[in-house]
Amino acid sequence: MLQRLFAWITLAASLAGAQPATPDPRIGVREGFELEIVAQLDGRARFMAVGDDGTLYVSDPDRGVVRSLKDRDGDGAYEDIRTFVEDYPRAHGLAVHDGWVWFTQTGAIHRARDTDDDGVADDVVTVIPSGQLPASGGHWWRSICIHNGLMYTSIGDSGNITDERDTERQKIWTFSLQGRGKREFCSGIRNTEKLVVRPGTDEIWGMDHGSDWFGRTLGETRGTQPITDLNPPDEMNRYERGRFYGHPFIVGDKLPRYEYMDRDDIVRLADRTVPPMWKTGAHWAPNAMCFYAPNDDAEGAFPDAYTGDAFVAYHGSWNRSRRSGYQVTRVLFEDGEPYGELPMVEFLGPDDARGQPTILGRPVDVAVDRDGTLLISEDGENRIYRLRPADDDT
Ligand SMILES: [Ca+2]
Ligand SMILES: [Ca+2]
Ligand SMILES: [Ca+2]
Repeated sequence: MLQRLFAWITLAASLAGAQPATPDPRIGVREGFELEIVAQLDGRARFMAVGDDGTLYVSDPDRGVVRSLKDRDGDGAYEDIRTFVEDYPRAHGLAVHDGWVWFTQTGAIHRARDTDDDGVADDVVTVIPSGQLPASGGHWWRSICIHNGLMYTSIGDSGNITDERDTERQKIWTFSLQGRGKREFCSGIRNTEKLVVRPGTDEIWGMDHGSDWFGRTLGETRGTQPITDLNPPDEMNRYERGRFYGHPFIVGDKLPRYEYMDRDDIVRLADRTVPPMWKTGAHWAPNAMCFYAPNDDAEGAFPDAYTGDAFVAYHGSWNRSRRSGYQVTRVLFEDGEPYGELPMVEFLGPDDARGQPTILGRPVDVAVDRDGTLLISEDGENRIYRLRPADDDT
């Protein structure tokens, strides 16, 4: 405990001097890359968006704020951290569009901007007032994605496998940028926390969390659950208007949940389900993905082969007998479709006294910075990490 406190003080002191700090050496980093800590937040580090001027915005739903982080001296570490907006409980999803920072609460969407570069918003407009999106129940976070004059937001299951077809839940909705014209985009979604556009296309992509306790009705229990451990997969989906993505009845590649297998229409539901474009580990909890499309002259850009691929941030499992999935990966794409996945940063360390891998971080979001490096938010220690190609000289 004392050692941990001491490490934190050392880290805080080094960040006060605006130098990128060295992460725990037990964190696994892909060969050819280096990882730095570039911000330590006093509050939760959830979703991120990079502003046109390089300001990084980070949401903290617990305190109801969005913070602005500026790297004034250009060394990659953020020494100027301000409260951009406050008093917005459960502020979560972020998007930068048209000079504004758009942000969600559970039941509302707003946009804000800072016109005098002090890191504090001086203009806030409510786009969707409270009451137009469901505000109660579980999975309270709302994503936001803006593309071609439409605003997209996803609303997950209120629990694990609730039948909510006749409600606003388990769907992605679109609105005009004025917050009007509410329209269902697609359905059968359990918990997609971030939506992104594949660069150069109009395709909307996102990660969906597969359901928990698969097999519990068969006698599976926490701690000894060979079925639940490996089922169902978490999903990378390409969301298209009017289509159905399976939840809560169907998981993975058109496989019914045991609880719904006696429905008369279960085969029809499976037939209608759009299967994932890519399946990942069960219960890895993919909170976010981003596509990699750096500017041509980006100094910190990854090798060319990374362009067009995606990065995924996994928060890590709780519904498995052994911890798994606390990592950031690269999903490889060819002709617009995923075909493989490689680890980039692994936040599980050696086993602890209980025989479980030590948690060294809980990735939440990934975002490409203006220089082509990859920012990773993490809400275990509430840090922002930066992943960059290793310097050949060192
Ligand atoms: Ca700096
Ligand atoms: Ca201001
Ligand atoms: Ca699905």
